Amino acid sequence: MTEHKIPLISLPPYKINDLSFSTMSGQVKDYWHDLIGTTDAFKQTKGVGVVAFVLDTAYKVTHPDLYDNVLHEYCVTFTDDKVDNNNQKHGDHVAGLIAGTDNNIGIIGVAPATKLVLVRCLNGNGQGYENWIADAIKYCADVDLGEHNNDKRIINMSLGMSGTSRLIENALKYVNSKGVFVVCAAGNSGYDGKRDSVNAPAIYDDLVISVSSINEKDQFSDFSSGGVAVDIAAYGENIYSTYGDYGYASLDGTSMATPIVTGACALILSKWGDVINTHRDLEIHLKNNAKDLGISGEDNYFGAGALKLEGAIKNNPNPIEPPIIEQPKLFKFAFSDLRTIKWKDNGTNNYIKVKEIVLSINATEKAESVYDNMKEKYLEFFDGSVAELNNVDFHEILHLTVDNLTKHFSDRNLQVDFISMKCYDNKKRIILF
Ligand SMILES: [Ca+2]
Ligand SMILES: [Ca+2]
Repeated sequence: MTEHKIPLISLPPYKINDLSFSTMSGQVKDYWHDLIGTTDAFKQTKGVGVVAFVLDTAYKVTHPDLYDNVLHEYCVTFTDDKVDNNNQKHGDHVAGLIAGTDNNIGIIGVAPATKLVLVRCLNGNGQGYENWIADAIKYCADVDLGEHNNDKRIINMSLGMSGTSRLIENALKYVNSKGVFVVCAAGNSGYDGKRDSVNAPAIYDDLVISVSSINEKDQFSDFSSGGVAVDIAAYGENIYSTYGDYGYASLDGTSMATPIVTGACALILSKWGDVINTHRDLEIHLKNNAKDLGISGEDNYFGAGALKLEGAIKNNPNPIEPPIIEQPKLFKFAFSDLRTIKWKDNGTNNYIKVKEIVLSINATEKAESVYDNMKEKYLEFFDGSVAELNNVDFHEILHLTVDNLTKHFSDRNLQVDFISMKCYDNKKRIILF
């Protein structure tokens, strides 16, 4: 190991509220799950196909609420105290927030199907040197993860330093170039609205997602750092997670808000990894789907606002623009034709609400016979929602009115900007077009 052991990196000072979770029976979802929207997100993904690296105090973990989600063989330490004991339990807490196991006990993480690699780069005093951190960062891009080698990778760093570090900045550039994402705590130095207090590495704005802390009322936490580098805010007060070999504790800090964002990014990458390739792609998508807080637009307290999963999981970050047909009254197609249309207002170029969709279907005899043999028939909209098609007569004009569609989209806003026609069989294979 190289010997340029300056400057020192530390855990942001954090507050331990309670070492017991004694009233708990079974698995408890902490309050922030509802506020960021994990219940609906879990119907789409729990984070499979993603590996989260926790650069913190822990590397050997036995906690029953973490054990199954840890890729133990890749967990390493870069500190000089090569001890097994985890006398700082900070890393366990962070890991549990990202991917605490969905079982019958304790807590559940934001992305309970994401795998964890624990990388110890802070020692028993919660401190590390810049070369430990930089080496740990590069390890996350370089390590061969075996059967998980092609999974998306994301790094959580709930740590900070008062100065800057070229070594760490270069390590971040390196992992960015390898497609590894990074989320960092803004720090717990407080913010007066004037003097920027975001710590490194969170200040490396073009390389990492930087997280400030809010409470359950969406108010900025007294302890949270703020500044131009803040990208997003997440819950960082009274946050329960795994602590030590088998315990639980409630902690305060941007250290806790940060892994909640990392877990959310793991869900996003699990769902949309094919179209999110760069740090910038992920940052824009997180921000586009956040809930604005404080003054309108991005600000130094909340960044783009409070972390929200609903839009981030539902909305395609990179929708392919379909061809445009201007104000169609009647849309005719054959099965070999254009399969996606959208309506735009001629004058304003805004999308207009579609009251009625009128389709005139001219099918080939072969298509008609395939269609007749399908067990389930769907019309798929651009956003992925589907309506069933029943009793379509290929020789008739098919009228789908808003009322008709409402039956299938009872809780949806029926502004239909896009419609794409695909027919699926009962195994969801596309058999027409
Ligand atoms: Ca659990
Ligand atoms: Ca704002």
